[in-house]
Amino acid sequence: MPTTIILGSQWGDEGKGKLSDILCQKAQICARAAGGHNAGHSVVFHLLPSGLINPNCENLIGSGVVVNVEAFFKELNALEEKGLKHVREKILISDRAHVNLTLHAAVDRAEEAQLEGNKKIGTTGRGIGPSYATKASRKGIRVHEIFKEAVFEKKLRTLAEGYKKQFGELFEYDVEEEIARFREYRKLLPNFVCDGPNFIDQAQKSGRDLLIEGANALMLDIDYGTYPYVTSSNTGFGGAVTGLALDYKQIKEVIGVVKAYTTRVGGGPFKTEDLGEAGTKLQEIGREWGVSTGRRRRCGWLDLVVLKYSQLINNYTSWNLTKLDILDTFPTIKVAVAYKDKETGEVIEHFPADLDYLDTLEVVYKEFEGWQTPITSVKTFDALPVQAQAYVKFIEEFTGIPVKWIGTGPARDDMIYL
Ligand code: 2SA
Ligand code: GDP
Ligand code: MG
Repeated sequence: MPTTIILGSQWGDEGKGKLSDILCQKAQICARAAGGHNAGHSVVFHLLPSGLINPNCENLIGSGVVVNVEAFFKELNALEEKGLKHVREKILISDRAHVNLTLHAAVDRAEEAQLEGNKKIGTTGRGIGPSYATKASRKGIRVHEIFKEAVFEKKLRTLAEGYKKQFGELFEYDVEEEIARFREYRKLLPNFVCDGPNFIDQAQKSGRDLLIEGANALMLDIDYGTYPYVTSSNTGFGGAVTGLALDYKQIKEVIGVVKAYTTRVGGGPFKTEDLGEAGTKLQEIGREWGVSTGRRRRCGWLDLVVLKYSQLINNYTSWNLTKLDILDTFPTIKVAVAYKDKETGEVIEHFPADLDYLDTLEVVYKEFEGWQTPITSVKTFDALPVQAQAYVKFIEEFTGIPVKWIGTGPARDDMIYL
């Protein structure tokens, strides 16, 4: 290592959890930098870092995360039920992280209810946007404030009154119930809270192997994603650095995780979405359902305009191409290589900011011959069918970044390392 960052390069669910699972086996510290319990890496991990499965790994929920305390204990309990011991001694939360409350989920629902039809964001309903909104408007509650009972309760009541005025009946929330719950959490939490930036500073100074686990993905980034159809944190490289106060000089690898096709949950543009047979087939073979909410994911072809843009923002050092096996049965595989302005005929190779303009563009596809044979048992690049090799090489050439890992099946072993 010493510091390795794993980031989603598309709209999430690229399979970051599997790479985290592999890399955290040798990590000494695993940390989450941004997002909240909206991430979904597996049945258990939504908020907690994956490093908890390695008994020797310490874990941190960083300052840039919005922490839902109920989810925190629920996930710890689920890990213990799976037989993992000592997880409670291996997890810390930064004192500077903001608290994600039931209040925020109620605001999330009210805000979505006010949006019409295709203007809905399709959030996970977990109050992630409202948590970052209260943080930015300087009314948020940070983890260290949980322990100042009077301050906590006053701030919470003020927030609740404000939202009640704003949303009226749409805001369904019981402030007393939340206050009562936090009276219990206040007793349970102290051992889990640490000075976040100091923890990371000590870890990096002592040269420990640090794995940063990205949540969500670049195209959902608040600044660089398809705004407003985004989550509310910086999901890219920048968010990892600020969310943990990293010493950037220690960063050795930034791995972009890219699915061999594309999926998206929720609203927003998706140029290569396939609403026909191919999309349905990708959805079914790829088992594309949301891990946190069970929602069906929209599916379509790989979009290299998106990938190149993602690379421009995050500067990955390598790719982990995942779920290549899902393409095993396709006779033809399409890949977007550019967009085209229908009126002027101009070829657009960059990803535009204006979603109305994006909507008018046509997609330019390149077609690849499929390999039509199962690849899950293949363990080396050279043993892959030549058509699959050509597909991987094209991605490398187009983006200028080497593919270092190739996912060929759901199991931990189903991975080719180059
Ligand atoms: P939010 O709840 O405010 O973060 O939602 C805003 C947008 O971000 C998208 N988003 C996600 N997209 C893919 N996967 C996510 N995590 C879960 C998973 C999702 C699930 O791993 O499957 O279970 O549904 C995730 N989290 C947020 C969201 O769809 C909105 O478009
Ligand atoms: P994340 O949010 O990026 O961690 O991704 P998710 O966990 O939400 O979705 C990825 C899903 O794909 C998980 O169920 C993984 O087990 C599965 N998966 C990951 N890599 C591969 C792969 O190479 N092949 C197959 N078939 N499944 C994979
Ligand atoms: Mg996921």
